[in-house]
Amino acid sequence: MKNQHTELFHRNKQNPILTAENWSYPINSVFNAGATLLHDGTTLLLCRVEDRRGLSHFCAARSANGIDSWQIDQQPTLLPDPDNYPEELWGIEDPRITFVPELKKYVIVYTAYTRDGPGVALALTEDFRNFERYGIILSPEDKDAALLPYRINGNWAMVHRPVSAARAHMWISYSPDLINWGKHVLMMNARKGAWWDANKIGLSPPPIETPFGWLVIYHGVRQSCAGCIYRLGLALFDLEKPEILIKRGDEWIFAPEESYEQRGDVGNVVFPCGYTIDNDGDSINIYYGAADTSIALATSSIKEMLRWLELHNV
Ligand code: M1P
Repeated sequence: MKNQHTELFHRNKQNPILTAENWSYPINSVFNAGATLLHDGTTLLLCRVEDRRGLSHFCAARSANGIDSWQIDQQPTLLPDPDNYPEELWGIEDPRITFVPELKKYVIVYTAYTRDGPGVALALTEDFRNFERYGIILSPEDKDAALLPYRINGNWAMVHRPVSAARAHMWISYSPDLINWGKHVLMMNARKGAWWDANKIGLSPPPIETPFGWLVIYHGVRQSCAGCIYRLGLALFDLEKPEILIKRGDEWIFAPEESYEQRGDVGNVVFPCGYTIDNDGDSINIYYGAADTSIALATSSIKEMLRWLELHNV
């Protein structure tokens, strides 16, 4: 019998759209890319590239249609800089990009792999060629972070995922200057027991602004004796007070089902860090890491995701 559930995400037929073979220098894998549309309509992916030592850096790939004919930087675009930023000792990972109109700059929030685990770091850029690094802004263990595009009541707002004991929940924090972060509030907790998103969740791409609230795609990690499964779910948060959860879906909406998602360096992982939205304001292109090995693309509709949440709110 066919599994009758709503397909919200539609995989591109060319998946995976970027693999290590597309790179002009030797690498191990490419995955978990931040995404944005540049002012001329070009899609830019800031790809997490893992080298053949196991350490990650970022490399930019640009495409006119966001699907193929990628122009990939011939050399790393942003390398870890442990001499000046010691917290980047073991690499930089999982960038999330937010264009901030007030600054007229892209803010990249990423994971710095420190001696004591992952922390949250931030850099600014206008062109993805020159970067202004702020260094680490939240100490380990913390990751899965993204900035909201404008201030809320005078302060910048950032979603992130600290780890405490065996459980990891999504939090939001506020800052007057992008450097000093406080007013930490729990945004959404991991569920317990047998749920698909029990014990460990995290923000996937940056929150999507809609008239009804911030639409959040998040990952839930199911741990079992056979290993982990990374699946995606949906939640909606208040526009003016983003720590207030309005709706949360019950079922996952996307899971590793294709071979390139189930097999790789870390199998059974779908992990989006970025999206672009088409001119209609509704069609969304979600770029996700597949099995920590390649980059794949799925399309969806913001309206359909909101409709699904109405039906699946718990
Ligand atoms: O291997 C799967 C993912 O594991 C980590 O994600 P999280 O800490 O949210 O569980 C990250 O290392 C991520 O890069 C990786 O894709």
